[in-house]
Amino acid sequence: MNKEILSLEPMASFINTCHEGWLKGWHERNGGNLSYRLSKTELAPFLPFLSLEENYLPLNASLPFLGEDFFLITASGKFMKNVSKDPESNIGMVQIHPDGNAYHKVWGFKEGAHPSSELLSHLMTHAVKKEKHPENSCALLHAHPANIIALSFILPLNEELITRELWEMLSECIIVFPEGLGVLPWMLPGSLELAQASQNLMKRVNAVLWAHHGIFCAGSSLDLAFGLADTIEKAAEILVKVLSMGGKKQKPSHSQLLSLAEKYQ
Ligand code: 2HA
Ligand code: ZN
Repeated sequence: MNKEILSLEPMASFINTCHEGWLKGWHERNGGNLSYRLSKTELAPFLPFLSLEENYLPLNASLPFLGEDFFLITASGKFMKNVSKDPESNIGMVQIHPDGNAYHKVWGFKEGAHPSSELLSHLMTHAVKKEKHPENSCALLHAHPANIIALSFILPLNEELITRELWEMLSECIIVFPEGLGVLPWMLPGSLELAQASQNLMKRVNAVLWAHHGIFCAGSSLDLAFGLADTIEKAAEILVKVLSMGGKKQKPSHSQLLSLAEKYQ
């Protein structure tokens, strides 16, 4: 295995993002997954390292809009903790069939590993993000941060209510996710139903709470997707503390939040 590929961007940042998420405590065992759609310019230096034989596996969806696109994605059942030690075994690159109904592995996934169990959620959301910004690359992070998950047992599963609670906790929030946080009830992990519901919300927002499970965050870079998850989880941690201390005694007013939104557009 040629190690040179590991130092190319965005590969090096992808591996680092997996490790940072592990250090955050977001990825117990094989929890969570990360994917990244490479732009044409990013892909070029990778081509000499890829094995492009046509060994396609079916996708349980039709995504012709992603035809021929390349994705980095974590492997199913593998641990984020181990990605930086042995990238080829724990992540890989796939290319989508021109028809959009199959994919093949072009790098990594050593010893028969497969892409993440949430492959469909990732690809279906990549399709709507690509539709909005075809020239950009896109990162999607699914993580299991404890505080936002804890809140999904306490707060009503209402998008406006949860968004507002988080906006109040940390002034960054309204700037980082002005579209709000999408909210889904518990759905079977890895299911087509969860993938479709997430795709639908991701047309409008960049982060979705999967109640009693985790969050799913999008960004045009790995840093932006990670930073979004980090901001949401930080606000959630403050809210958990506030609730544990007996609840709010004061908070920013509606007009103060509005002035923040206006100043930062
Ligand atoms: O990768 O987190 O949602 C395991 C999961 C599934
Ligand atoms: Zn999960």
